[in-house]
Amino acid sequence: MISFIEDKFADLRSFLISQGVIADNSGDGESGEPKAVTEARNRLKDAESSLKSTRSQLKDRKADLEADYGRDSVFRPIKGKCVSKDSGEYTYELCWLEKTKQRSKTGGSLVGMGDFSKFTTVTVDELAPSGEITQKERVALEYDRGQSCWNGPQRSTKVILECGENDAILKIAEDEKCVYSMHATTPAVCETSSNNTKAASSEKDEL
Ligand code: MAN
Repeated sequence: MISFIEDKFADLRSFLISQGVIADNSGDGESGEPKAVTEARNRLKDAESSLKSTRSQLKDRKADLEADYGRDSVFRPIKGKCVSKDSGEYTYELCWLEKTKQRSKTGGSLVGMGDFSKFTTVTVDELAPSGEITQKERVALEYDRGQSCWNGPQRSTKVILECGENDAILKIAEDEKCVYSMHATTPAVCETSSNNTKAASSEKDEL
């Protein structure tokens, strides 16, 4: 008798489900939440996480596009490439538009001499072929917020550039305690001096 009633109920249920009167929750999870709702919730979670990662990519790409890579973006292809040179007790490393570093030749850890912050210009004295001393504007790269100096500032480096066939560090000096300057060559600045000046003033501002 009981099983007869149960069968009838089951038939009635199937009929109501087939007519769309009640929901088919036979596959529902333990929480009692209808399966369709769980699935919809998971789809929402997936969509939210993919939106989050797309937003973060968009932010990175916008920042990259707005970043200053110098006149005509000449530093874009060499960003992150490094050159090094031994000087005194240290080996120095210059990584274009990223970091400058110092390592003691007697071991010890790498010391950060600054993170790239901006292009600038410096005026240098140059001996002209005529024997006259002339002033030239040079593109320079500023690196700051490096490793803190004991009882001193955070290390910083100014890299003064001149046109050369290869990327190379010519010389390094510690002008004041933990304030460094490097002279380096790169084909990236091989232009007329008026163009070089333009590189540092950043075309971004002119657009
Ligand atoms: C290290 C180097 C030097 C610097 C001193 C300061 O030895 O980074 O260039 O002058 O620390 O304590």
